[in-house]
Amino acid sequence: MRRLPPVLIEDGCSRELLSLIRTILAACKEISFRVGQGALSGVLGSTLDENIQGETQKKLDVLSNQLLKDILLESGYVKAIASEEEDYTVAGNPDAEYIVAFDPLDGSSNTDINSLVGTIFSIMRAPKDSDPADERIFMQPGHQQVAAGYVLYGPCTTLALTIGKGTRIFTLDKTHGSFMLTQEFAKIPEDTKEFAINASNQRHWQPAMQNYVNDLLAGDTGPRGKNFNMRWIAAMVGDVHRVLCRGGLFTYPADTKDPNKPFKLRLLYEANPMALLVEQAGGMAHTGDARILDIDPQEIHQRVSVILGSKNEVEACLAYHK
Ligand code: AFP
Repeated sequence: MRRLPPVLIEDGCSRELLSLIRTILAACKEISFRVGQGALSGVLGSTLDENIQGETQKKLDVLSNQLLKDILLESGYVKAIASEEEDYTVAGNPDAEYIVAFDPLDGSSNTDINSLVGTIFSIMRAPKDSDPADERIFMQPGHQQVAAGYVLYGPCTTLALTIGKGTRIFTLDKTHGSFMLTQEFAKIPEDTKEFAINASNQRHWQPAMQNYVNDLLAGDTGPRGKNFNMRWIAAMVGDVHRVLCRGGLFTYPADTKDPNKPFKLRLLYEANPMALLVEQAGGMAHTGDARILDIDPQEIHQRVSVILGSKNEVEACLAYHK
């Protein structure tokens, strides 16, 4: 079984990018340990604080963010970072080549119930001669990402990673701390009978999504002519991992529940990295209006609707949006 560094070097990954990825993974190993300790390490439950998006921060959100932030900034490999848990971008080494956007702990409401959580990251090149303190350096469409990945803290700790040459899956061997290649190239089946959506929002969806899901639920007696199953982990990282492993459609569509917040998922550190991983595994990632990777970001905490997964099923869903 091969370890992560030689695999990436064979793919033509530069020494600097490899060092940056290994730096992120060093923080993730520490997060994996803390998540695994659960109540024993006193990290479950909420803080009294909210992040800039008005969400109550879990203790593990704060801890994971601090670990990633410290290790990245100390490494010298990043020009700047953007995090779901930071109000603004944070400047790093002005001479570094890369910038990193991350969600330190996706699905953090799952921490208290011993369910799936993960870290999602996106690596881009900093524009030449740019100011590390200028957050506009992050305003790049997702197709410019040089690498994207997530680390899923589940029964085992799994890394899904792409540097634009397919999506590979690694498993953390906790006996010696290395990520080992356990799936050479993930391939999302084009067809599926499984979908993931928070159905409690159904009455707030737009008509296109209402109609699409109604037709899925109608099963073999409806226009789709087959039965669908539904799964919902409440952590995008877990739902996308299932899609990478066995296909499916995952969506968090626009809704009218809160007129000030029509979308849930964040473009820079959720939708973009997941879209690259999914496309590199042969799937599709769309908002309903546009390919996610073609969106020009307007601000770092921008949110978008997301429809991703098995190609033919995403296309079937998009047909309702035309
Ligand atoms: P956090 O990153 O704040 O933990 O949120 C997780 C998430 O954005 C995404 O991973 C889930 O798909 C989604 O929230 C679930 O949210 P709801 O339970 O509100 O539908």
